[in-house]
Amino acid sequence: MGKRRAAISGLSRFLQANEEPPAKKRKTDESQWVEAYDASDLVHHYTRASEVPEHLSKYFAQRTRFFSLYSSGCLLDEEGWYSVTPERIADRIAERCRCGTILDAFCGVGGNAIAFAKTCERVIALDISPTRLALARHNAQIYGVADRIEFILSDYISFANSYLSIPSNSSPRKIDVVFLSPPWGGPAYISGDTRPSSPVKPSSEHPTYSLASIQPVHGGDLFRLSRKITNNIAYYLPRNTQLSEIGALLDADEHKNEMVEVEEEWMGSKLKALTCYFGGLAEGQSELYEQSL
Ligand code: MGP
Repeated sequence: MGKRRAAISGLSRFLQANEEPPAKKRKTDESQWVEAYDASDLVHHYTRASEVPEHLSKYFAQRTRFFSLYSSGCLLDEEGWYSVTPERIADRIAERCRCGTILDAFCGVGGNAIAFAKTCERVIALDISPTRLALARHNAQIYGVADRIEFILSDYISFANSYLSIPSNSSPRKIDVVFLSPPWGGPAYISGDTRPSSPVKPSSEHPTYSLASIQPVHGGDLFRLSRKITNNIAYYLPRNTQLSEIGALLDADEHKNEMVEVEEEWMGSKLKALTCYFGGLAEGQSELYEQSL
């Protein structure tokens, strides 16, 4: 018989709780390992290049960049291999997002959530996949931070709509920062528009990526929904995203003086991604941090 996995909290439980659970002391001691959070039976932990399917081999080669503690048993599923944020980039983003409560809207296998647990009082990590959520918690446990993260099985759109529907007089738990690292449409993002319905374009050396290819909804809609929760958004986007589209997220009439800061995430000589900081997260705009929209 398989082992029983400890329950992952659901959306309604989160929404009902007005009080934030007290931040617990970080446990790094190996004796704190919770057997029920061990997800080793869900995916294979590759140790040799010869075991890895060919299409994942370039990601396996970067395993310790993704998780410096990979050899302690970190686990990734297929989507995790190609979309996890490399640890040094995740740590950098987490430093910039330092706050009370952060919502990691698409936590995947946990690379960012683990980093946020080092800089934020409380991390709410959502994912629509029960497997990926279990892998995220397993990985967080390896880093000794699982108890600082609230893992919630939910799709972000439902979560956000439910959160926003709570009447303000019943004081929903305050979320200071929303981090968006949504699916970009798979590894093909680099060849430009990944929407199945989009016409085939002639190949060019630098095809641009459109926010329309973001899943599960247009990247612009995802941003606007998130801004109803907080001003302070960090948005992790493909390196080939059109900058004009990022700028256009801040509608000129509504956000007259607001700026977006776009940070290039380089590893060595390779540009990996862009992180776009909005609201009080952008340099020189701290007055927007607490301002309601
Ligand atoms: P990449 O370009 O697929 O990898 O992703 P790499 O190794 O730079 O490829 P190369 O062939 O150009 O050398 C670069 C980074 O983007 C990854 O490490 C992830 O952090 C991020 N990333 C990639 N994808 C496909 C996604 C995605 O769908 N969603 C999110 N949030 N991040 C992604």
